Amino acid sequence: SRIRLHQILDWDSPQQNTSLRRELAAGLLQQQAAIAPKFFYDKLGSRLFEAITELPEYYPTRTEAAIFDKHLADIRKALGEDFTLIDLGCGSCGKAGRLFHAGLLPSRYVAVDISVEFMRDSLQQLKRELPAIEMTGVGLDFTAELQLPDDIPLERRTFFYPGSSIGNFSPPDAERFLRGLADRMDASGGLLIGVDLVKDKAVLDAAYDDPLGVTAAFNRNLLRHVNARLGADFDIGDWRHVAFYNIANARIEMYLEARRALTVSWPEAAIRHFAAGERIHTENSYKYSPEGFTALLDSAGFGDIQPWTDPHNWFALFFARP
Ligand code: AVJ
Repeated sequence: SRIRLHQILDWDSPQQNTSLRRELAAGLLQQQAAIAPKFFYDKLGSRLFEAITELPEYYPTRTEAAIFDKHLADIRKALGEDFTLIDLGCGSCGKAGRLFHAGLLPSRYVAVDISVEFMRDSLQQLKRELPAIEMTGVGLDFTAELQLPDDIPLERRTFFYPGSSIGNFSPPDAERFLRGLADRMDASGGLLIGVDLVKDKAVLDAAYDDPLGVTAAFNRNLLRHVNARLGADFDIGDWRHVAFYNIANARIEMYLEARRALTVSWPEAAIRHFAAGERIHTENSYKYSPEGFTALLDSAGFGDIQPWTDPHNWFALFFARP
């Protein structure tokens, strides 16, 4: 038994290549240079993120897993039977795999990720472990548009968005994105979503600036990816990882900071000068209160909202219906 694959995102398609390169170039040329976090995830970036999830300082993944373990019976009740699990940003498929091995089984699993090769390899491995589940992989930049293949039934879709990836969107963009999910399911559908909660700044700062430097490597790897895709000439050694919790805006901000004045160039005669200390914004990771995220789900068109959290109130898992 084999997996089905739909490669919607394709860097080898001239049209998509042009638009992705334009997006990268436009971000680099802004006064506040910026690269969207989706560009973290080349193959090495996906592996580095997996390494982050093993760090003692990075609490979200294991806290979320503990919530799943503790509330598995309730989650099972909420999901019901015979549903299609659509995993947005599946990465290694580890979170879905843990649910399946715990006996929470969908009739069909749809793994969606921008990191196409990494997703394909992970999904093939999962299929070997659980051949009874029908599995489809979709290589897609779902932040641009959630374009699901036609052969995925509309009935009993459960969108699975764990890990607090929703935090990469600003709250208004998160609301729009969630409304888009509600629009892509019928009344029998649902959303199972993990959200990181506001907490002490010291805990948050350590989670995004670990002493081993894995998060720094993850951040700086972005420049390797941009060099490969755009043909830019970033010298990785010139860039320092910066990450901190911005209390006023309830978000982690991540940047790459130039260690010296320098110039970066890429084909099409584009050039960008950076002053010493100038930064490229690479990620926001918003944190919510349980009430704040419930209100966001509500305004995005979801109801019957069920939250679960851990004893420290560090992370929350929500199930909601459209
Ligand atoms: C994958 C977006 C959930 O924001 O915690 C981890 C990415 N960045 N360390 C997060 C990330 C730096 C992660 N998400």
